Order: sequence, then C-alpha cells, then structure tokens
Amino acid sequence: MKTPLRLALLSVLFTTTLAQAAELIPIDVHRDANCGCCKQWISHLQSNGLKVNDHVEADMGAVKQRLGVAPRLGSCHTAVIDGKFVEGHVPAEQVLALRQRADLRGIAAPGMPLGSPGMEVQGRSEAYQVIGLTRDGDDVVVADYPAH
Ligand SMILES: [Cu+2]
Repeated sequence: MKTPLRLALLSVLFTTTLAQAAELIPIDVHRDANCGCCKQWISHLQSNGLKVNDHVEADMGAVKQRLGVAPRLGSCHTAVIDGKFVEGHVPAEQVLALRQRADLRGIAAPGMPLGSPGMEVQGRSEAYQVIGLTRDGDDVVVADYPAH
C-alpha cells in the first residue's frame, strides 16, 4: 500500500473512533471479583452504548450501603450513573431512561431473575420488574418484563 492511502485510512479510522467515544455514556460498575453474571451484564451495557468503568470490590455490602441501595432491592453488582444507583441485572434501556428521572435515587432488578440481561439461561426465563426508589424512599414499578 502506498503511504498517502494508508495515511488517509488511518485518519478515517481515528476520526471514527473519536466520534464513537464522544457518544458513549459513562457508568461505574461495582462488582465482586468472582461474579460471572456481573461481567455478562457489563458486556450487555457495552453493546448498548455505555462506557463501563469496572470496579472490583472486596465488600459489596458496604458499597450498596454507601450508595443507598435498600436491602430489599439487593442483587449482585451495583452501578452508578449520573449519581443514581442501578442495582442488579437491569436492562440497558432502563439504565438510559433513568437519566431522565430526577425523582428517583436509583433503580433495581432485585434478586437474579433468569432471562434478564446477563442472566440468560437456555430455554429458561422468569417475569421480573424494575423497581425505582423515589427520593422519599418509596418503591415504584418502573417496568415489567414478562417471561419469554
Ligand atoms: Cu447477577
């Protein structure tokens, strides 16, 4: 390949990478070192336009307490976006929608629902809800996902 063409290709590549980076939305994910489903959920976020800052934690209980996750809403990993928590295997579309919800402290998919993002098991799924925690400390249903 002649040099000018190679340079042109490189600059196209570079420009594209910059444009993509500008669109990515940052999110912090806190997880236990040995959590496999947490890594699967991180992949789900990454393929939906989120830029994950991955934090491996020694004490997830302490992290959840610090971030204001009510114990009844608990799951495995805990993420933070725009100062709000995202607990468990919440679908990326709900994570993105949370950015517009000033009334909520965070959202959660309590437990480890089969069939939720990162919890895919061949041929098995269960219905689950995404629950929002209001600034007043109440639970509200944000979304219903049926078994599929
Ligand atoms: Cu999990």
